Amino acid sequence: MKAKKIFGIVLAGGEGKRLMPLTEDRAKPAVPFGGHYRLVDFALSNLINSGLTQVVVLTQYKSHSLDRHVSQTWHMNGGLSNSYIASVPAQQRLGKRWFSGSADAILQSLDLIHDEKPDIVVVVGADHVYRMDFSQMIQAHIRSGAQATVAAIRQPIGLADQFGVIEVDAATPDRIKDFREKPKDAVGLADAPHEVFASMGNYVFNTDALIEAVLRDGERTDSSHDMGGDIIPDFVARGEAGVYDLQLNDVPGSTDRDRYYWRDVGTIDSFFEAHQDLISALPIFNLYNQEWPIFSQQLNSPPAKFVRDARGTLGTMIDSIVSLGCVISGAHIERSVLGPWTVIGSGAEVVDSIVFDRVQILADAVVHRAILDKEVVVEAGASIGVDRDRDLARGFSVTDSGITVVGKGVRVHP
Ligand code: ADQ
Repeated sequence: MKAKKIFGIVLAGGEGKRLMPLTEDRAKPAVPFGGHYRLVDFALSNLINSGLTQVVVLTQYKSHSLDRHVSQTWHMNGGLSNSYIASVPAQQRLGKRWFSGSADAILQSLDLIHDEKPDIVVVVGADHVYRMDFSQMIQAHIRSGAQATVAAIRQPIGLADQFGVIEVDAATPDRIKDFREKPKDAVGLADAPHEVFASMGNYVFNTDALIEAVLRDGERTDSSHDMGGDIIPDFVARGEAGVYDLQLNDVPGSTDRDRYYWRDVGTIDSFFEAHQDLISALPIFNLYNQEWPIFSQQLNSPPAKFVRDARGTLGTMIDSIVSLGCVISGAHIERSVLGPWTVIGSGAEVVDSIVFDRVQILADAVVHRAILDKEVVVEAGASIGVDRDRDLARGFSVTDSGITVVGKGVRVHP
């Protein structure tokens, strides 16, 4: 049988309002994660490791740093092989309007599909942390005869209103019987009443069926032109939608702890928790799996360095990730992730925190349960995450669970 030609589309145009202020001036897929990664790197690494060689990333909202990251990090040597990962900003090909939803993003990009004439199109979101071998999902899609297949994973029922919730019949477990986008009244699974079967926002389509569906949707005036809200329910209504359970996926090099790991990092709390999953001695998500690497920018930076400070104080660091270019002198770092080129001065304390690139935390400063965006400076003796009211009064956001977020470039005074 002739190998099927596969084309990948990464939906990367969402605003990510719930991640504010981290999405103040960058698209959500460009938000830094785990030191030197960006969120989009997880979807792209999965697609490349799965053998896809033609992938477009559809961007629109504040896409400058995302476009730059994709073009600098993910340039592939096309040439004769015609392999590429290209970021494609909204081009207003169908009139003077932006993408009104993720399905509209595909409708407005149909020329990219027509150019390549693939048999199958894989459409994925760009804001999840996970490993997945899409080639296994594609095989299951082809075997099932479905026109569209949705990847799914069990999630706590309390999160049902954040996801597309899938129902199947026990007799036909790979077919979707019902699909509801973000229902408020979801019912738990028969074998696990506290769980639902949630769409991961990753889909495999037969090309013709996808094209017909987005064209049909484009004609509708009552549609929000959303993949989860409109396109998938349309396939389900036609009896053409299948489901692929992530628990069938066997990613090379996975450990028992991270085999079915998948996190939606759409809120500050979930973003923070996903970082905690990286840093323990036995990480829940293992960045060190060399058989299924997560690729990112190659930093042209010196190694991280730890020194005793001028007073002779030795620093301590435990359960943390430190990126290239960091210099840490006589500080205490615990359960934290430090982005590239972070400088931490003597006597400073950084605990349960996430620090993006080029942050300076000066002598004797204290940072607890905080996320510091790029180029933040915490002046000597200043503190963050210690006094909630003071953090709010200084204009920082603080989540209900007590995580303080300091926006890009802010100077924190004592
Ligand atoms: P959401 O994540 O809420 O739910 P959405 O906001 O549409 O859905 O984002 C999905 C992906 O599409 C993201 O990567 C986003 O960046 C991108 N996107 C959104 N609007 C876009 C636009 N106008 N142009 C281009 N890209 C756009 C979805 C599904 C649910 C599923 C969850 C899983 O709708 O069914 O359960 O993902 O997290």
